[in-house]
Amino acid sequence: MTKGELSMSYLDLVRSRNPLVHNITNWVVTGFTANGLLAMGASPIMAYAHEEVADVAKISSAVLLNMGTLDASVVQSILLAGKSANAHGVPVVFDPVGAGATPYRTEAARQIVREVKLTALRGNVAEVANVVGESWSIKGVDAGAGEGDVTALAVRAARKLGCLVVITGKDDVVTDGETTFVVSNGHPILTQVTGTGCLLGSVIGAFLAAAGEPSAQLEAAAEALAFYGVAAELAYAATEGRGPGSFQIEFLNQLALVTSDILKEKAAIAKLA
Ligand code: ATP
Ligand code: TZP
Ligand code: MG
Ligand code: MG
Repeated sequence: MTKGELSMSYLDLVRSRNPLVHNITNWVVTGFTANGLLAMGASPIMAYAHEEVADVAKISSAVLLNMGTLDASVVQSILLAGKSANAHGVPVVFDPVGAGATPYRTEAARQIVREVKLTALRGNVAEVANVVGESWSIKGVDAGAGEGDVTALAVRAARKLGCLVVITGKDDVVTDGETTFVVSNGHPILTQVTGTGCLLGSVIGAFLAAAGEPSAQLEAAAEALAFYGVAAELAYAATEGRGPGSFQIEFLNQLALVTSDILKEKAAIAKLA
């Protein structure tokens, strides 16, 4: 399936509803994440204090939990915010950055998925495999080379966790365990800018907030992936030859400039049979 087979309207809903996205993220990507959310039409808030994270999550439209620079305090912030979001019906996206790289990261990620009900898990293939107890090689926070059926892994993970699972890479896979979309937008230069995976989790959160109904969340997540990839394609085209620094700035511009009409034209989304 390409173009048009999804309703492709969630981007407009994000921009009209301007959802507040509560981010507990890592200190590498905090500014990039806030600017990316603002550019696309959402509102970011970063809040970590144990004394307030439950209250911030409660008033937010989506919560993004990212353990990229974890320590015991961050893990506690994540658990408090995640449980509050669960109690108040706020969608939760979890990015298990580096799961599998160290025993501490792997165990923290597994504790988080045991104690917080996720709406979506978003990671590279190695991270998702390690969260659900499968092995996949990983080098630091980047996906290692590995062999395996990424789509089948995503489906197993979605069924095990009872949530959407998004595995990103050259192609992105999103599934609820029954229906699966593969999104092939994007550009390899995204791998040369740190935080592009992390920001994507927050962007998915904004789309999930716009979707509202659980029945719309899978399509909204697929549209988020296409939107992000199309913004990257256009940013690369506008900065070709100038390198990742120029690309990063233009990518923020394109998150603001891509319209739902452009997205309908350029989205490359396939529904697997
Ligand atoms: P990793 O640490 O393994 O790079 P990540 O958390 O940064 O993982 P990515 O898998 O890099 O997340 O995904 C971030 C964005 O980059 C997604 O939109 C994805 O589609 C895109 N992307 C990653 N690799 C490629 C590629 N080779 N070609 C096109 N797009 C890519
Ligand atoms: N180290 C800890 S978190 C982080 C690094 C480099 C950022 C990872 O960002 P992404 O989006 O996974 O590339
Ligand atoms: Mg990457
Ligand atoms: Mg990442």
